[in-house]
Amino acid sequence: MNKKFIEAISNIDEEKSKMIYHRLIRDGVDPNLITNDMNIALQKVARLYEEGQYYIADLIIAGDLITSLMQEMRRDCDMFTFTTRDERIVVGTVYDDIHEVGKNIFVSMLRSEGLNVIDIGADVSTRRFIQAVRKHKPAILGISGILTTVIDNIKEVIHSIEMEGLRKNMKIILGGNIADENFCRYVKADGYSKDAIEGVRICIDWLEAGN
Ligand code: B12
Repeated sequence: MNKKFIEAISNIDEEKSKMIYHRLIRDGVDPNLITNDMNIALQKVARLYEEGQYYIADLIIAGDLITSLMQEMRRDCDMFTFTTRDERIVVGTVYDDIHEVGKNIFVSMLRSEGLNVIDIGADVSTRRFIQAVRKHKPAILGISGILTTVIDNIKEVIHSIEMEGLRKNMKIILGGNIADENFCRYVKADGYSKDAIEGVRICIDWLEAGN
């Protein structure tokens, strides 16, 4: 854990965050550790927001800062572009929900395991989910949802995928703040996790079991 890096991000100090990030990359620090620090920093930002010390604008800037650090990390680290498995995983945040930092962390962690991920972004409509599944024929579809108001949107996406006959040979994993056992059963997903690391482990288990 790099406290200075976490502090720079949670203080939303872009210049310092980037400077420390480049030093970490130069020193060969494991990108998963860097990603984990970004996760911790964002939790701190979220806490400051909930305590009334940060405003929505601060959240947006912090979210953009982390997204841009992750984009740089993808360019800097071969391990994020080197895939070791053929199966594809499509990941997106459901429509009416623009939260994407957690989803981006999950995507980066999957890629760092050599998995072949197609990130279809945030606020993704049912139609776009269907198009992506039809086009990429993924072994796994990951759906992220943070707002409690999008539970029925996720249910609709999964139901529509099933109606289109695209559910066969594909597992669906839910993630984000709202993912839990009841929600998973309600929307008829195969699994869920509130934690990117556990989510990656579930995906790898599914792929290794050949599902
Ligand atoms: C940052 C943030 C924002 C940013 C988002 C920036 C961005 N580009 O993503 C901005 C400012 C845009 C925003 C907007 C809004 N937000 Co907001 N936001 C947050 C905040 C502070 C942090 C969310 C976050 O990024 N967490 C950090 C990440 C790392 O955690 P995570 O998303 O859970 O992801 C982890 C896991 O869930 C997992 N994961 C994520 N996706 C997936 C997918 C799969 C498949 C798997 C397996 C795992 C996985 O991996 C991650 C790492 O472990 C939370 C408060 C909080 N404490 O969570 C509120 C919060 C989520 N927001 C909230 C609200 C209400 C809103 C707004 C409606 C506010 C408004 N009035 O306009 C809008 C929503 C607009 C919309 N239509 O989506 C509420 C939601 C309440 C609720 N019950 O639904 C919260 C809880 C704040 C609060 N306490 O009121 N928000």
